[in-house]
Amino acid sequence: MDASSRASSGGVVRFPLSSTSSLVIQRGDITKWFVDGSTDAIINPANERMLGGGGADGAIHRAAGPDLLQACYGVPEVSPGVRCPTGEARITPGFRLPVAHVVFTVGPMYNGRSTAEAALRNTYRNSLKIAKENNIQYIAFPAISCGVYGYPYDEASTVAISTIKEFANGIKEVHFVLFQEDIYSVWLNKANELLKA
Ligand code: AR6
Repeated sequence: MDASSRASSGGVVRFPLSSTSSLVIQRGDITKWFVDGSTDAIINPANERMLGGGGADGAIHRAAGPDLLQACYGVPEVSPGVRCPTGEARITPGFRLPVAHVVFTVGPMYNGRSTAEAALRNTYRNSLKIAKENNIQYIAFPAISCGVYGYPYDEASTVAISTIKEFANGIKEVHFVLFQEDIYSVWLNKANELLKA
C-alpha cells in the first residue's frame, strides 16, 4: 500500500506535470498523510498569528502534539501578533505527525477581489518555494481558504492547480488531500480541464 492509499478514502488520481513531477488528487485526512517521514511535508492552512485555530489547523495541532505550538511561538513576529503574513509560508518540524515537516501558510478570506486571488496564488507559490529550500520531495496541500475563509471551490481550484502546474518543478509529488467529497470532485474536474493534454 502506498502513501496515497493510506491517507485516502476516495479514488487516487495522478496527473503528470513533467518527467520528474506529478500532481496527485485524493480524498482523505491530511494529518494521516505521509510518504517517507524525511522528505515529506503537509501544508497547514493557518492564520497570521500561527498559534492554532479550527479546521485543518486545529486537526494538525492535535495530531502533532504540543511541541508544534511551542515551535510556532519560536517563529519571530514580523509585526505585533503576526508570524506569517497572508500569502507567505513558514516551516516547522512535524513532531508526532508522520511527516517530517509542516509548512504553514495563510490564505486570504474571500472577498471577491483580485487581491484575494493574488494572495491565494502566493500561498501555493511560497509553500512550494520553502519546500524546495528544505529539500522536500513530497508535499500535501488541503484546499487552502475553502473552509473558514469562504473561498468558492471552483475559483480556488483554478488558482491552486494553475499555480502548482507553474511552480511544482523540483518537487517529485504534489498531493491534494481533500476532506470533502464535493471539493474532491471540483478539484478533479479542474485538473482534467487544466492538465490533460
Ligand atoms: N485534512 C484535510 N483537509 C481538511 C482537514 C483534514 N484533517 N480538516 C479540514 N480540512 P480550513 P481556511 C479542509 O477552515 O479556510 C482555521 O481556524 C476543510 O474541509 O481549515 O484556510 C485557521 O486557524 C477545507 O476544505 O482553512 C484559520 O484561522 C480546507 O481544509 C482559518 O481556519 C480548509 O479549511 C483558515 O481557514
